[in-house]
Amino acid sequence: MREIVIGAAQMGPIQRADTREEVVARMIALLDQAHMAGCTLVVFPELCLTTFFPRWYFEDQAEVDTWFESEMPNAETQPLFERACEHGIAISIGYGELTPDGHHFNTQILTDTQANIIGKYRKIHLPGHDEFDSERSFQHLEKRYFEPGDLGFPVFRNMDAWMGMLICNDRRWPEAYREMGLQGVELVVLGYNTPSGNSQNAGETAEMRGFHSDLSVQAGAYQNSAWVVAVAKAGNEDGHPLNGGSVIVSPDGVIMQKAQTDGDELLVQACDMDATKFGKASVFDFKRHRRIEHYKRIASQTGVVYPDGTKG
Ligand code: ING
Repeated sequence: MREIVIGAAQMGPIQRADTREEVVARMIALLDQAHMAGCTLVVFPELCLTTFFPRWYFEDQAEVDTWFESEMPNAETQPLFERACEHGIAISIGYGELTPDGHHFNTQILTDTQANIIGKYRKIHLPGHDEFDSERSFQHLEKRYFEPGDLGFPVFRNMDAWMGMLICNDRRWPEAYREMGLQGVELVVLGYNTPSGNSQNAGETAEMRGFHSDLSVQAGAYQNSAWVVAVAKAGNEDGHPLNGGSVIVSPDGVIMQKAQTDGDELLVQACDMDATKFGKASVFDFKRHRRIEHYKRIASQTGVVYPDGTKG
């Protein structure tokens, strides 16, 4: 048995005026709580150091860059890394990454239990739009502020297990999980910031968004026989509600833990990485069952092409 006690550290709202120091203090409190509960790995949300700034329209790149980190750890986050090392807890955190050569990514990192960064993922599926859209009830400018990730879907060896990361919208795309499933991933950790409403469809309810989030994460877990930990930044940020509903899902696709609030809330689950083995050796024994000679469109075609040749 290769058990890892995993904490899903859901965070409540971060207001535009909140400082990184205030946020890191909340994260350290969750980390201390996780330590008391026996966790050795804690997952934090997407963009967990700041408010979900892609909801705001900025023209001045210097102002955009204030939402990014140019190094990790840095002065503001060093106390978090130090506390994680003291506790012997591996962490995964999401943040806006500004690289030394000026690239902007929506990034998630993973450390070992001594706070050494052993893995990085840059969000590939960027939702939303890149110009101000007056038709929307609120903006979602991820395509404006971030470049698509350039690292693929890597899988890392950590704590005697194969671990990968996704970020938010990635969890809706089965290709993302399968790219890691084909590397033998046993644990996928992901953070998300999901607006409770649809800026283009007032009829879409928060409940439906929660259903779609669970559906996506449960499917990804089951279809790749992997644990999936999906952690929200939740609650009302400057009048803009974000869905909570963080979950820890088993390799059978069963929700083992689910957040009950829209605030800072820790879920804890003992996750046996060996529980992934049976699915990988039976129903999802890829080498025995997959027929890649029939899968050509998935990796060679971006959008819809109808059988009569017209494009969707
Ligand atoms: N947020 C949302 C997400 O994928 C979204 C955007 C919501 C897209 C619902 C489609 C449907 O959860 C981020 N940050 O990707």
